[in-house]
Amino acid sequence: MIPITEFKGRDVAVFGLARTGLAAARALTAGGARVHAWDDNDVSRANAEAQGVPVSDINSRDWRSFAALILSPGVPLTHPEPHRVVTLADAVGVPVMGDIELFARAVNALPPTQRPKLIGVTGTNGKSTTSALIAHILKEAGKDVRLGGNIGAAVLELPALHAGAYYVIELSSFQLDLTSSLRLDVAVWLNTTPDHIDRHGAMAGYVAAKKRIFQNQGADSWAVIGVDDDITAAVCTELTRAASQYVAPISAGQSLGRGVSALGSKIVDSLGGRSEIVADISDAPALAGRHNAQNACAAYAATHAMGITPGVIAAALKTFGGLPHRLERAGTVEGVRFINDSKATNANAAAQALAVYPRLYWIAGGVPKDGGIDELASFFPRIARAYLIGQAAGEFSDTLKGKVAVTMAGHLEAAVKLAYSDAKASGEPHPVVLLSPACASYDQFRSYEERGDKFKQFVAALAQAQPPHTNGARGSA
Ligand code: UMA
Repeated sequence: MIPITEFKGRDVAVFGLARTGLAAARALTAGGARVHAWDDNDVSRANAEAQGVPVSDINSRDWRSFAALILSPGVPLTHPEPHRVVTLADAVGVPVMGDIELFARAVNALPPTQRPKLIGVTGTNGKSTTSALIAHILKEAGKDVRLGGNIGAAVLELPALHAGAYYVIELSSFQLDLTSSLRLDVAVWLNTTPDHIDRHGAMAGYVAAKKRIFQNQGADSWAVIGVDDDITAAVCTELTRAASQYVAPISAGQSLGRGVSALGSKIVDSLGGRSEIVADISDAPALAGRHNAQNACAAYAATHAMGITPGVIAAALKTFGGLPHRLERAGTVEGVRFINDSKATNANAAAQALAVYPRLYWIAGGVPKDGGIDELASFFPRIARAYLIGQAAGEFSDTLKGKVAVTMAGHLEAAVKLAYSDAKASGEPHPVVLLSPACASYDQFRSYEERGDKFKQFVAALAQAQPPHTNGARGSA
């Protein structure tokens, strides 16, 4: 845990008592603050108390007594409208901030010699994989690495700050919106497509939140930024003109005069002006697909900026194991390969997976995002059949009508069984059943993790149900 001493002896409101709020409450208490923790949900409040975080209703307090409101990232800050507690805090000038801000201020308070290295990663898609990949490379290089933020542990749950440590922090737009003091040694912004518009009001709000990843960077720090979409490419141009920090443009596909690019499976470093092939990811098992080529370029640029040599990075790319729920191999049953891509909660993320397989049996659906799956039209010819689940089934079926054969499966378990049966009967050599829902999971599951775990369970059950002579599942990774 990282104790937060800034508010020692003062009253602090903590709102939202899940991963972020509980960690913040503990860190503030450890640093000597008087914490007043609350959540709209009685189950969350009971859980907090069970975990030793006392709750007290902050709605009825005199808000002038609070030194700060620590808000969880999932609580509305501005849209669709500010949460009641934000309005209460604003009314009396109580600063509203997130856990990343507490972390940033604690780091900034350290003398320069004690300051750990901070690497932050954002982007619409790929930020978890890239954060994990950067952490993996740094570990392989022998560094003392902590990985957290929007991935895994809340940032204040990570081990205490000390010089020599490398904190790799995945940053969502929600977290960046609640942060003003973060100063990253390396800030990575991978890509931008519309997402979370409900929370930011409009695309401009989403982009403005993401841009905050570069705030406060000094002349000795690095901005690593994708140039494969118009929005991030424009920000890259802005940063290059402003010349406030070093800028490393990255691209999957474009040869860059100066930057890091993936050309085929080759990673090419032209940051020094001269192009050099520094790695080949053709035999990196967890980095298949163009989107992972972009992630690899970003991880190369970020870790090279931290002084890791190309040889060490190239070797580490090959040993990266990938993340659960992201193009994760869930097993092979009777020659049918199952791929768990439950983390694809929007169409753009699903596109990355659909691009990997030339032919597939596709399980999709859940809570749809704006635009549904319209943008996936170029992949429809690859889809042997779609198995639709959840709220989006009707809408997706309309989009696919006349283009892709559809089965209204309703639920994930039925979808797995039906897709398996069709894939096996197809006689294709190694058919692929892909769960890449292009939807949030909340209509049928608690989270995308639960959805992916259930998928793996259903695949394992299929394997067990095979007659003994067939050998069931193999190759689960
Ligand atoms: N709550 C209220 N009132 C509200 C809204 C929420 O009381 O109006 C309470 C809920 O009852 C609940 C708590 O707030 O008890 C939930 O807070 P939260 O949604 O911020 O959840 P955490 O568990 O703190 O998780 C957050 C991130 N979640 C979101 O941003 C939605 C986690 O990212 C992150 O891992 C965690 O902090 C630790 O840093 C997850 C995520 O889905 C992976 N992120 C989004 C994404 O990647 O697309 C942004």
